[in-house]
Amino acid sequence: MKRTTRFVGLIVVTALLASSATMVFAKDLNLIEANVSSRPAYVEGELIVRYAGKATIFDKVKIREKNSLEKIKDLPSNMELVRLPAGLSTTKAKAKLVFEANVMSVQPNFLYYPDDAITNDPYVGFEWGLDNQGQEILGIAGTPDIDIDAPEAWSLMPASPDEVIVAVIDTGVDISHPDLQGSIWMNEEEVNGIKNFDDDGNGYIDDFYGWNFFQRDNDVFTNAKADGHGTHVSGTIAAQTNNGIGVAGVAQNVKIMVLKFIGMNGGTTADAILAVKYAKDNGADAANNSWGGGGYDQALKDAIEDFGKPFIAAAGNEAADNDLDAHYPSSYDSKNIISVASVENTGLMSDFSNYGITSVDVAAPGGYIASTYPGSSYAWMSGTSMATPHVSGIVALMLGAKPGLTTLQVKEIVLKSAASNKLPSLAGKILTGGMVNAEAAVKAALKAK
Ligand SMILES: [Ca+2]
Ligand SMILES: [Ca+2]
Ligand SMILES: [Ca+2]
Ligand SMILES: [Ca+2]
Repeated sequence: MKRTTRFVGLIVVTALLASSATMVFAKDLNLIEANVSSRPAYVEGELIVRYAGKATIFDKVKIREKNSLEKIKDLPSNMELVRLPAGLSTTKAKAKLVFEANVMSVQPNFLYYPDDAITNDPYVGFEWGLDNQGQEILGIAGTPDIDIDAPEAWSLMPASPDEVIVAVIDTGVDISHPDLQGSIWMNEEEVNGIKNFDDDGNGYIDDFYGWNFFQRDNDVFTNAKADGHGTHVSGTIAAQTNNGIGVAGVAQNVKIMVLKFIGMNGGTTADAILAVKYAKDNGADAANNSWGGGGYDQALKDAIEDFGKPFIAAAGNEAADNDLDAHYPSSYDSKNIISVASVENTGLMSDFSNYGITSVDVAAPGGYIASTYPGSSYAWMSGTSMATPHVSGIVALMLGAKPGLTTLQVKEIVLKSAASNKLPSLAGKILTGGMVNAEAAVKAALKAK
């Protein structure tokens, strides 16, 4: 057993990169979008012509013949829908026809589409985990409704939900990413305080957005290579929704506290404990933990239990049974841990996902997840690392809707939402046999006493 801690997503990414698969960067994401969803604004080769009131049938025929137009149908108010000769573009024909004496106006035959976009974030259609309508993801057709029902959950949320702080205990996070910068927790006392001074007396000087336990400073972003993982995880929880760019996070009432303890070669027990303690001391409502490794670590287990808030942890990516070969921290029997396996957009359990009928609680979307990546970009990543933040996002929605929920209530509701959303691929594999559901969770949270 290795003693250092590894992240759970990067293992898959690294392994699959060798066979040139899992990660596709923003450039490619753009290409896919252009292919899939560039919908034309009007019917090419057709125009709607409005004739002058004084125009006779003869005048109209003359105009059509002169311009090689073919009438498709009459429309009210002296208008006609016409077909243009092959090779003449709609724009060119329009420019020409407006000069005809008996033509009042010319306009394209516009196309209208159902308003089915759940938000105005252009990549939201890639986020099958939020709303799966069977759309293809990197060439793989999805199974409709294999998702967490995020739009349905959002429609249940109160107008001004409570702000929820989720500690992302991970690598660093690109806090200047345009889709994330509005979702980063700020330590007000330090932000408005004195430089080089520990204003809030928490033992950390100028800890504006969290802390970098790995490098022992307040700089929570080093570079893309070091901090891509935490940036991707954070976007799934908290990317700005309806801001016209990129992706949508699961929760909108959430701020990310950045607690970096993993470097290029992993992180240590000592730093993980300090990160968990920081989360506790500085008001985090939940913690996302897309990492694992090591052996049975009593010191870490104690810190997690002392934190007491929901501690959402990835089940791991070894395609192994955690009941036989435990994966920490997800395998601890601590009451505040929710351990998460991964599901694909087809409804199958991801082939890399760990499982365990007693030690893995729920599943969540984790195959080909589109989210934020450093440098204002976006990337696909796969792993139980990506499934875990879907659950953290749901927990944030629940606490935003019902701030007084206890940790045990949160866990019970999350597990129930999965138990009532069973998938054949998870039967006999994980405790609940199902995938988490945001709609059911928020509904239950609102009803809880
Ligand atoms: Ca759905
Ligand atoms: Ca401080
Ligand atoms: Ca300060
Ligand atoms: Ca966005």
